[in-house]
Amino acid sequence: MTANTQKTVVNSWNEWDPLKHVIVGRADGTMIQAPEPAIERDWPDHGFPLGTYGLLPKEMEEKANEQLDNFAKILESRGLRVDRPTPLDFKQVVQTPDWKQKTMFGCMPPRDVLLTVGNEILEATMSYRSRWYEYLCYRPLLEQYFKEDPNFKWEAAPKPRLTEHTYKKDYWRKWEKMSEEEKDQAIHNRDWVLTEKEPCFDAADISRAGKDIFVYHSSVTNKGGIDWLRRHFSSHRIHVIWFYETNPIHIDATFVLLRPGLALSNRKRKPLAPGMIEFFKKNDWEIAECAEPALDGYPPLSFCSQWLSMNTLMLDTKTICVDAQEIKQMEQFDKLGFEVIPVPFADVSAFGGGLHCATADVNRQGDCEDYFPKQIEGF
Ligand code: DAV
Repeated sequence: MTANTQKTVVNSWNEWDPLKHVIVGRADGTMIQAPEPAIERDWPDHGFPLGTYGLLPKEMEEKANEQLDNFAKILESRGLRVDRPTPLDFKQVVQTPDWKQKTMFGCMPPRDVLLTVGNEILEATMSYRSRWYEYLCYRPLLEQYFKEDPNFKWEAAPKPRLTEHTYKKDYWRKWEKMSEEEKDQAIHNRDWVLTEKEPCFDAADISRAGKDIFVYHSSVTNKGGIDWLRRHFSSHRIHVIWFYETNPIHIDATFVLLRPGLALSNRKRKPLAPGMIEFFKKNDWEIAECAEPALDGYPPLSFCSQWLSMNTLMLDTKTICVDAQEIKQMEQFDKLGFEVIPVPFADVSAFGGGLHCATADVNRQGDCEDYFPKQIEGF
């Protein structure tokens, strides 16, 4: 295939305008990361009991990379420019003056790290120590965009210290011992592992709709992070959302903006943010409940749930890429009037997500528009 010579113009305001240029991640060297205050992996049935860490198995990595490469080809065959990150040695120990972490993670999900709003790409703070340096995998691309596009605004949110004060003490030990009632309470209180010591957010907790930006208050995005985003994107309206979910991480397997007037909501996780449903109704947006997913739980060695069924990439308002195993979800999209592109992607989950996670927008053709002219006090 001949290289796409499309000129670099960073511009993307929402999740659905015609996609022209995108980054697709790589599975190379992805780790089950060593335990850290933010997260502990415990997968004894698959060879990684609590406290252990290491490379994801090579044969899994090969399959994931095949599917990622195939996805990149599908996008290129539709005329998109596709760029890929540069993996680091994620096995290495990383440290700052405040801490030392035995491993990094990977660079399959660029969506987690990079947030594009208009002509700006913002590197998120991240809230795991294992992901603190992940932005480096995207630096070769960002440096290139900076040289090629004189209007590209390259930004990085303040790197958090991530000392012990950023995390609630013994959070996971306490969580294990909690009764169902206590967990229920914790979910309603949004009592997640992060403290409010410093602003933290992952880019994948954000969903863009022109003037309005929705941010998921999750286990990796705290109130300070949301406040930082509100001050940074001061000409936008930032709306905080949260759901009934024990392990909230990233908005894109819970609530997905599909096109102007249509959002997709997780059928199990219920929205809890006051005013949210009213806000969408008032602006004549339909919120459809997603279809039944293909799986009934987390795939092996994956921190992502079966709800990756919702984790889709819009190429424009009529065209949507969906994991090829998600038959019911594809049928639903078909009925909603989309052209569905089935993309085999099941082997990528363990590397950090689905089709939305695996991508980051560089260019979508369109401007910043107002899709929610009727605002609601307090949301
Ligand atoms: O809700 O299963 C998906 C993670 C997407 N980056 C979930 C998490």
